Amino acid sequence: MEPLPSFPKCYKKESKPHKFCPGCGHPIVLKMLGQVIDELGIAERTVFLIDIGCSLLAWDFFNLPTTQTHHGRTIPVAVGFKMAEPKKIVIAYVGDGGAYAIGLQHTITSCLRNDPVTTIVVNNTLYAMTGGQMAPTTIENEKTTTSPAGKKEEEFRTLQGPELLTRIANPRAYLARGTTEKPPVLKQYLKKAIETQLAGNFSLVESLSACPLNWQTDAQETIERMKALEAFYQLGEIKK
Ligand SMILES: Cc1ncc(C[n+]2csc(CCOP(=O)(O)OP(=O)(O)O)c2C)c(N)n1
Ligand code: SF4
Repeated sequence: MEPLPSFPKCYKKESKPHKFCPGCGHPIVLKMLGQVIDELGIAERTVFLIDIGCSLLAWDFFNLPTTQTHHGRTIPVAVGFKMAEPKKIVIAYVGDGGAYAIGLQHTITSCLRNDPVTTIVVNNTLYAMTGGQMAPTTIENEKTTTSPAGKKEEEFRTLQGPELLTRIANPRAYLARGTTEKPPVLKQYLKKAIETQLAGNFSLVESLSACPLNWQTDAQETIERMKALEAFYQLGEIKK
C-alpha cells in the first residue's frame, strides 16, 4: 500500500510503527523534516546522524544513510562527514542534553567555525532516555526526577541554544526555535536551515517538544506544559 500523501517519501516504507512513546514530540519533528527533504528533492544527497538519547529511536525512520554517534558527539561527526563529503547534506539530530550539556562545546565551536551542517535540537527540557533527569533547559520550578521540588537555579533562558549562539554566529548562519505545537512553522524553519547549509553556512533549529512519559502528563496536561514552555522560551527566527 502506498503511504498517505502527507507522509514523506523518504520514510522507510517497510518500517514497523515508530518506537517513540504516544504523545512524544520527536515524530512530529521527524515528519516535518522528512517533508522538507522530499520537497527539496535532496534524499539522495542527505546523511542523517543521530545522538544517544531518544533521538536514537529514529535509527530506522528514514530511507537515508543513518549513523548513531556517542552522546553529545553528533555535531563533530556531522562536521567530519561534511569535510570528507562536501556535496552531501548532513543533518545532526540531537536532544537538548546532547546539544547544550555534554555536547555544548561542539555546538559552540561548530557555530564559531560556521561549519556548513544543520543541527536539529529536540528540547523536551530533560534527559528523557535516562529517566527524566534535570537538564540545563529545565525551566524554573519544573519538577524532574532529580529536581522533585522544582528547579531552583537562576534561569538561563537568554543564554540557551539559539540565544547563546547568536552572539558568536557568522552573519550568514541561521538559528531558530519552533515548537511541535506549530508543525508548519517548524517546517519552514527546517527548510531555511537546510537551505542555509546548501549556501555553505551553519544552521541550528531547536524545537520545543513533549515528553509525556517523563513529564508524567496526560494529554491535557501535556498541552498545558507545552504552553508553559512556549511562554518561557522565545519562539521564532532568532537569526536569519
Ligand atoms: C558519554 C555518555 N554520558 C552519559 C550517557 C547517558 N545518557 C544517555 S542519553 C542521556 C541524556 C539524553 O538526553 P537528551 O540529549 O536531552 O535527549 P532525550 O533523551 O531527552 O531526547 C544520557 C545522559 C551516555 N550514553 N554517554
Ligand atoms: S521517553 Fe519522552 S522523549 Fe523519549 S520517546 Fe518517550 S515521550 Fe519521547
